Amino acid sequence: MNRRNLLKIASSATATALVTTKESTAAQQVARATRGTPTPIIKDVQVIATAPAGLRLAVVKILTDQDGLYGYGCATFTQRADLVVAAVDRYLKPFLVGKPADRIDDTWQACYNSSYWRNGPVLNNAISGVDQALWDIKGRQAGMPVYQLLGGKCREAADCYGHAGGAEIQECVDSARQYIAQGFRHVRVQVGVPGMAGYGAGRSGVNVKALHNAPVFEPAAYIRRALKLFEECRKQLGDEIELCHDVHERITPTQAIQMCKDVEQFRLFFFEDPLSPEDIAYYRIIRQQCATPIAMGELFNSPHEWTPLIAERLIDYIRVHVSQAGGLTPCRKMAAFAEHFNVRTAWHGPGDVSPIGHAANVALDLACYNFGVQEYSAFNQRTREVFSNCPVMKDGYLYANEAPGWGIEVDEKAAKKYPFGNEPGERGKLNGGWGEIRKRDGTLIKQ
Ligand code: GCO
Ligand code: MG
Repeated sequence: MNRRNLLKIASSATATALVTTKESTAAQQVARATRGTPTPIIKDVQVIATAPAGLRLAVVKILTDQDGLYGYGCATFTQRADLVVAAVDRYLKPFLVGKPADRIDDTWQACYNSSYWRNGPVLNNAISGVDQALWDIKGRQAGMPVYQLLGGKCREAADCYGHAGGAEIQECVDSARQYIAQGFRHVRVQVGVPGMAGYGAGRSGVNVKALHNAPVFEPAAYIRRALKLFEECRKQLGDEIELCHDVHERITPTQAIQMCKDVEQFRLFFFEDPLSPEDIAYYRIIRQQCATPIAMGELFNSPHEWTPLIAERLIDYIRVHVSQAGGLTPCRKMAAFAEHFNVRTAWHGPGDVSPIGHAANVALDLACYNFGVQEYSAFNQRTREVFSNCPVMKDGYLYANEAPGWGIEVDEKAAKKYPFGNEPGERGKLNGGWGEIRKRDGTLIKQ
C-alpha cells in the first residue's frame, strides 16, 4: 500500500498506528543501514608487537571516539619490525589523532605524503597498519566483512599453495604428498643443497669448504639440484599437481634466463623471483624465450616496480607483500590495474604476515576477478591464542570468517606473552633481521 493511501486512512487510530509503525520501522531500517555514521574520530593509534611463532609481527590498532569501534591493520616487516613500531608511534600517531576514521584513501594519501620521501618498506608497512585498521573499522560500522565492502565474492574461497620442502629430494616429495593428501591442488617445492644454505628447505651434509665461516650458497649447485627435484616431483607425483618454486632472487640474470627455459618442460604453475627487483628489466628477455609462468613482487615497495612488469605483461602473477605496498588500498588498485593485462594475484602469505594481513589477502582473493593463487602458512597454536578467528583453511582453500571487518580480535594480554627478542639463533641477535649468505669466495648472496 503506498503512502498516499496510508495517509487517507490516517484518521482512525489503527491507521495512525499503522503509519507510525511503518514509518518507525522505516526509520529503524535507515538507522540500521547508516549505523555509526556520525563520523568516528581517531582517538588513539597503538602498535601490538608480538612474535607468537618466533617471527616479529606488528599490528596497528586504531581506537575511535565511538565506544567499542576500533580496528586492526597488519604492518609486518619482520626484519625491521622495531622501526615500523617507531614510525607508527612517532610519526603516524600524532599525525592521525583527531582525524576522521572514515576517509580511507584520503588518509592513506595524507600519510604517504607526510614523510615527503616515500615508497620505502618501513613507512609503507606503517601506513598499511593504519590503512587496514580503517578498513576494519569501516567493516565493523557497516556490519560486513571487508570483502563485501570491496564488492562481494568472485569465488567461494581462495585456492592455496603450501610449502613443501626438505634437505633431500625425497623428503620434499614426501612433504608435497602430505599437502596433496590434505586436498591442496598447488604445492611449492624447495630442496636443500648439501652443505649449503638453501632457501625454504632444510640443510644436510657438512658445510662446504669456503674462504669464510658464513653459510655458503652456490647458484650453479642450487640450479642443478632444483632441476633434479622437479624431475623427481613429476615422476613421483604426476602432472596434475600444480608445482610452484621460489628462486628467491639467488641466481644471476643469465642463469635465470637459462633456468626459466630449463624448467619449461616441467610445466610449473609459477616460477617465483628468478630475478632481483634491481634486475627486472631482464624479464623482457626471459619472456621472449620461454613460456614458464613468472611470479614476482614480494620485495616491491613502489608502483614504479610493478606497473611496468604488469603493463608489459612480463609476469603472470603479482606477488606483493600487501603491507609492503602500503596496505589494502594500494593493492586493490594494483589488482584492478593488473586485471586489464590479465596478470593475476598471488599475494605474499608466509609466516611473517600476521593473521590480520592474511585476512586482508583473503578479502582481495575473494573480491578480485583476477585471482591466481594464495600462499598459505598455517597459524600455530600460540598465534591462534593471540589472534582469534584466523582465516579458515579447508581442503587447500582459505575462507574468510564472514564477521564484520577482518572478524579478528587480538588478545593483547596473550600478545605480551610473546614479545620481540626471544627469536632463536641469529634472528634473535639481529632483532629479527637476517644474517649473511655468501658464495665460497665470500661474495655476498642476495637472499
Ligand atoms: C615467500 C617468501 C618468504 C620470504 C620471507 C621474508 O615466497 O613466502 O619468499 O619466504 O623469504 O617472507 O621474510
Ligand atoms: Mg618468495
